[in-house]
Amino acid sequence: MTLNIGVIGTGAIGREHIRRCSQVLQHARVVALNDINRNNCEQVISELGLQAEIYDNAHDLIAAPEVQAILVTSWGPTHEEFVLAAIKAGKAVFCEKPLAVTAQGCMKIVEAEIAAGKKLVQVGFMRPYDSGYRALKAVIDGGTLGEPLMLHCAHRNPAVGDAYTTDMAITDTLIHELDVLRWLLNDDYVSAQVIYPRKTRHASSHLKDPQIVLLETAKGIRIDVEIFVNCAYGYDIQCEVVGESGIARLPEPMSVQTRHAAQLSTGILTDWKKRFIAAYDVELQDFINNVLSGNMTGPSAWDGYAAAVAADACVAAQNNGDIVPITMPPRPAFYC
Ligand code: NAI
Ligand code: ISE
Repeated sequence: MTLNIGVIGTGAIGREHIRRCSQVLQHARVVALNDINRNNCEQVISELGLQAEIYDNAHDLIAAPEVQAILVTSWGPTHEEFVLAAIKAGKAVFCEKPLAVTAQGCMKIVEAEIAAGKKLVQVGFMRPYDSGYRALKAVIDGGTLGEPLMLHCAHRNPAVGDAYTTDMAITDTLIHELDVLRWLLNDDYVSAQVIYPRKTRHASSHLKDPQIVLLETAKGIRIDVEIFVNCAYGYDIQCEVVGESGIARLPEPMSVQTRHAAQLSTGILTDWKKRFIAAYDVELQDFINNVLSGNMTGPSAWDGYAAAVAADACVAAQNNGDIVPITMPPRPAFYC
């Protein structure tokens, strides 16, 4: 059985996902594309030798009879509209993060999915599919470290463009930690605070970089996440869990160690696409398999909502310097 996919948004990650659906993964083919910039679709078709129809309107793509499932990889503020339209059409939809740019927008999607009576949405949170995070979770759940007490995390990009703003450190970057740490600890956040260390000279004039986000969970675990998007040296994701009787660290990506010219060295990746390439493959194969079997098990609309609630609080904390409470409503039975 093959799943016919329509993709809305053929920019950086859209192209990556189209390539993997067409060349790497099983049981799927991309049959339809849409982008506000039609050239982008044409380029992908010629680069990948794809047999796909270009739709000038995203809603026509969603309605097209040959399209069985949708990938939303357009710009964040467009996600809510396209995911709601896919749910209305009764079609499964994989939506890149963020599910919507506000918690309120995510809640509309949650309500629409519950009203549809069927899980249709998977959010593109790929870290729970990363083998390193999975191994770290297995250690925590195995109990040898005792209860987790503290986490020290970092999310560093080598550089970002001028369009990157201070709040994007939360909504575009930290959002991955907000999702994966909640999954790792099986816990929810109760408060957030943001601290600004000395600013790097590599950041644009309007951007506060780096930032430290302090989170507290319902179980009382304290988390610090350093967001440093102009760190200059590489794309570096760190996570250390301090437990009652030991410490566990997220494994480094595989890299050959060399001894040369009196130096011991290993490479550091610079591109987020390569750091999580296997996790993106697994998350999308999971989506395809789950749509075909009718049982959606990946990061849900509720997970998208939970991350957005925490992100809203972090953005408020960026602006007022206070410790901002995070209140999550109880998880609906539909998502248990
Ligand atoms: P991009 O700017 O490279 O591509 C976005 C594409 O969407 C562009 O081709 C643009 O023309 C198109 N677009 C914008 N508005 C549209 C509309 N109304 N209808 C149809 N097409 C429209 O951005 P990128 O980096 O590919 O990011 C896209 C989304 O994926 C963002 O939400 C981003 O946060 C997310 N993302 C997720 C990653 C992950 O690790 N899970 C990594 C990178 C991006
Ligand atoms: C990008 O949007 C992503 O989602 C990547 O996974 C992330 O690590 C990077 O910092 C973001 O810019």
